[in-house]
Amino acid sequence: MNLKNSKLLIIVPAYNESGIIAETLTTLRSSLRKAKVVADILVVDDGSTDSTGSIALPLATYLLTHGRNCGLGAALATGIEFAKREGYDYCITFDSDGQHDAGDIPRALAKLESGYDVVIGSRFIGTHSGMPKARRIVLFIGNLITFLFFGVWTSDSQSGFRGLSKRAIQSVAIKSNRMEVSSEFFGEIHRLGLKFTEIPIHIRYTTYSLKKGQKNSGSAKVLLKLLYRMFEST
Ligand SMILES: Nc1nc2c(ncn2[C@@H]2O[C@H](COP(=O)(O)OP(=O)(O)O)[C@@H](O)[C@H]2O)c(=O)[nH]1
Ligand SMILES: [Mg+2]
Repeated sequence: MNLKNSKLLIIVPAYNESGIIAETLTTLRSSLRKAKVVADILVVDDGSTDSTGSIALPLATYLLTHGRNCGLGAALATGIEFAKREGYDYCITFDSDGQHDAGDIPRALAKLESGYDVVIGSRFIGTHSGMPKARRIVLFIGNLITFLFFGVWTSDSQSGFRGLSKRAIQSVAIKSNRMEVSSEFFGEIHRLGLKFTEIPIHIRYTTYSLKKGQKNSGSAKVLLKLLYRMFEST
């Protein structure tokens, strides 16, 4: 893929992922190499209490570490701040738990190169085999609330796979520290008038990620927090 002389950063937030982070990073590197995509990889170790950081250190280009667990939102904010400061042209946010497929990155880049500011990797365009039904319902409610609260319709408001253009990197301001961050991105798209699109992505539901990832109860908490903020701000 011809990225001309553009600088690309892959931001990988990680919290207690010592069991999988090595595999995630080596697979990510080898798929980028195969697709001829040149990128720096930034791991944001969000105060892990296991060996996530020391495992990631030799495999990542950069490692930034939070002194304590600050939450996914804070980890992404740290990554985007880094991309902004270092003048990256594009960034991709990519989960560390092995659920994302690096094979989807070139298509996200193609959209960014064609002028989009934000590309969301959606698990709901095309086939979404493997996602438990209860989770699909909770995520759909998340999309509705995101639309009501932030004014942008998306098929996957809670996706962790995103592409950002330089304009987005330079202007997006993330305030939610925890999981509400995913919806907050849509508020920023609306506020800043960013050009937004979605691409289908492939997601892996492994026993590891299902056990460790967000439970429906956690998602319900995120939805309640968003609703609370909606009423607070009216
Ligand atoms: N759960 C959680 N994940 C975090 C945190 N900070 C960074 N992450 C990373 O954020 C990504 C998404 O988290 P995950 O729980 O898998 O969310 P899900 O994929 O939506 O179920 C993973 O790569 C985590 O390692 C945090 O404080 N809590
Ligand atoms: Mg996950």
